[in-house]
Amino acid sequence: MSEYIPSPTDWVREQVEVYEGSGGTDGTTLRDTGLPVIIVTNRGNRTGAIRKTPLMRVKDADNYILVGSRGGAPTNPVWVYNLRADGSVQIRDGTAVYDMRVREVDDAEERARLWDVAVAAFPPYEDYRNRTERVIPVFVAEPA
Ligand code: F42
Repeated sequence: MSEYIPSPTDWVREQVEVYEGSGGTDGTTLRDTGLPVIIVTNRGNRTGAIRKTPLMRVKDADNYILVGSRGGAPTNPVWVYNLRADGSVQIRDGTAVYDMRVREVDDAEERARLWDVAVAAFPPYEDYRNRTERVIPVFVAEPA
């Protein structure tokens, strides 16, 4: 079992602690928005360590859509590179935990459809897209 390295960002690390520590009954929304969050567990592509990243819960049938928005910051979140290197993840959605396989969405049509699904779940994604020059990475997590 590899070492778990918590996020260096206080509020993110704290959300993971409360969410996982409660078994998925507490800390499951983004601050006071009431909008649901999932926890993605994967490996770091350099350290091989276990990483845990809260993301907004965007569902498309049985799949989860992962959006690398990072609030519209100019650079991609690091987890994007981890998932490109190794697409094997666990997703915690409340009290349920699933083994899933992640792939990045390149096809323009698929991306456009999934982007709309993501914005319907979390409208600020559209502001984040307008705020940044980069193309925000979108991944699909499918049951492994
Ligand atoms: N971020 C999003 O991009 N989209 C969301 O929908 C989203 C929702 C959300 C909801 C709740 C919440 O608490 C946070 C939310 N976030 C969302 C923020 C998200 O959880 C991440 O904090 C954010 O996307 C930044 O991700 P990051 O991977 O860049 O995190 C940084 C702060 C980080 O952990 N950096 C580590 C560090 O030590 O600096 C690096 C970790 C790492 O993976 N290292 C790799 C390794 O091998 O271990 C090496 C990677 C490399 O290539 O160097």
